[in-house]
Amino acid sequence: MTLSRRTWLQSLGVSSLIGAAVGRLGGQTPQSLPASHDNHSMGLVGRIGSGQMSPSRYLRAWNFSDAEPAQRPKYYRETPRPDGTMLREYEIFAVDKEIEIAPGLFFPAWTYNGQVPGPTIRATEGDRVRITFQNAGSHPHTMHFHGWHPPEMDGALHGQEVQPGKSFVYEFNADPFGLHLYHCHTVPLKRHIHKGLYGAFIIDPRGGRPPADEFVMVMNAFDTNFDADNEVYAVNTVANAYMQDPIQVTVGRPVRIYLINVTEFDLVNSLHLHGMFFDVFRTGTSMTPSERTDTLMLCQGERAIIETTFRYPGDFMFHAHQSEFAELGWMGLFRAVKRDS
Ligand SMILES: [Cu+2]
Repeated sequence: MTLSRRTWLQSLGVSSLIGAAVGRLGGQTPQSLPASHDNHSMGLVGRIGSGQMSPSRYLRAWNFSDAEPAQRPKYYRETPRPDGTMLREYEIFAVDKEIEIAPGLFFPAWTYNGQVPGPTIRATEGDRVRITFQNAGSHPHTMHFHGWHPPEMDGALHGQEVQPGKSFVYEFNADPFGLHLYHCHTVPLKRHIHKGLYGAFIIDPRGGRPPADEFVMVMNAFDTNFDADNEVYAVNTVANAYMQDPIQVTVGRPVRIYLINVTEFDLVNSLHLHGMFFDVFRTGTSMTPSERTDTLMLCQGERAIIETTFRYPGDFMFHAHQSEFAELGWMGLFRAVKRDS
């Protein structure tokens, strides 16, 4: 008998993750989700373990800001230069690691620094970025950055694969400002990306952007049975993580989302936000929004910065508007609260 992926997921107890939201809207106290057996009450059962990066921490971490202070200089150092720019140095390594993508469901990932997505790299336009990449994994890998760089720094051309046990230093100027991406560019490309080798690369404009609560969201998915079709969808790897732990925002305070699509095997992915509209800055390369919408579609590798401000307190759902993706894990909540000052 051939199992459909939905049947297969049901056997794992992770199908139709969407329904958990239904009983929780309306400002109820957040609790761990019940293991309900009602026909129309569906959701995650249990929580992922603590042995990996939490999706909540990933949202607001860049340049290893989530590392222990004593550990951070091992992975990230910044040195001011005479012209006012920075030299930013990173230590990135590829390593094979099993990661938990839903409670009890593990995926044999290839990772940058043991996490999926990899660490967010953030510079300001004109900075010098120097990345020492070590391949501690079992396959050849590279780091291919979007943005301006000479071909010898591309990490995609013939002979540029970094073999297991070897290293390479990527160095280039941060240009242009915007929301970019880095990923492995070893063939078969779709497999090396899909296995988890990707991360956000943010370049801020010299004058910065207006103050806002900022979040990095990477739309990704996992082909758990390697049939070139995804079984689990998420933003930031863990299915429905932000249903269990809603993203806290403040009424009246601007929010900025750095949204990236790295989903393989599906041509497009999308984000839809309930109860409000947002401004879109495609690829983040302009300070003027190109559209105002409530649903944004991104092709594989496409990015956009989204800005909005919550008007009302309470829970606001966000999810892929491909309903199938939403039901297989790509759904979360913002929880807006009123605060003084
Ligand atoms: Cu690779």
